[in-house]
Amino acid sequence: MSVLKKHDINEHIINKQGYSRCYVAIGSNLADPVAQAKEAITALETLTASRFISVSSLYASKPMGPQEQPDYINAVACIDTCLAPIELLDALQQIENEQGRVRKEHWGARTLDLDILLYGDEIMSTPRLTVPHYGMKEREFVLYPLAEIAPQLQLPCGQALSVLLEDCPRNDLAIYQNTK
Ligand code: A4P
Ligand code: MG
Repeated sequence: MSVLKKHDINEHIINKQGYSRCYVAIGSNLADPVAQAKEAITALETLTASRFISVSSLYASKPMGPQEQPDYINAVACIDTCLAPIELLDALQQIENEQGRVRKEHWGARTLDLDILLYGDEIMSTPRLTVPHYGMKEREFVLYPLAEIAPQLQLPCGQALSVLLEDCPRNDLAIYQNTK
C-alpha cells in the first residue's frame, strides 16, 4: 500500500477543488523594507493550498498619503490558490501580523501590507474584503509591477492592464532589485 505524504495529500485536495489565479500586492516602508518584502515572498511561496507562480522585481516608490513617512518597497506576486477569498485574506493578515504589522494610521507607515488585487475574475464587496482592490487602477506601484508579471492581463471589468498603464504616470517609481 502506498503511503501519501502530507504534500501529496495537499496536492490531491488542490486538484479536486481547482485553483483561482490571484495577484497580491506587497508593500513595506518600515524595519528594513527589502527584507520584509523578501520574507513575505518566502511566506507566499509556501502558502497553504496554493501554488506560487511568479513575483515582480522589488520597486522603490514615494509614499502615497501622508508624506512624512519613509519611501516604500513594493512588488506584486501571482499565486494559484484553493483558499476561498476570505481564507486568503486571513492567511495574508496572518503573514502581516507575523512580520510585526501594527495598524495605527490609515495609509501610514507599515512593516508589511499584503493586499489582494485580484482573485480570479471575482468581483465582490463585503465588509472585510473588496476585490478587485479599490485602489489598484490608479496606483503606479501596483500597475507597473503587475504588468511586469502579467502584461496581457485583463481586469474582471474588461479593462486591459495595458490601457490603465497609459493613464498612470510612473512618478518616481524605480526598479530597486530584481527578485529572480
Ligand atoms: N480589505 C478590503 N479589501 C481588501 C483587499 N482586497 N485586500 C480590508 C486586503 N485587505 C482588504 O486594510 C484595512 C482593511 O481593508 C483590512 O482589514 C481588510 O479587511 P489594512 O491593511 O489594515 O489598512 P491599510 O492598508 O492602512 O488601508 P488600505 O485602505 O488597505 O490602504 P492601502 O490601500 O493598502 O494603502 N504608498 C506607496 N508608495 N506604496 C504603498 O504600498 N500603501 C498604502 C496603504 C499607503 N501608501 C502607499 C502604499
Ligand atoms: Mg492593506
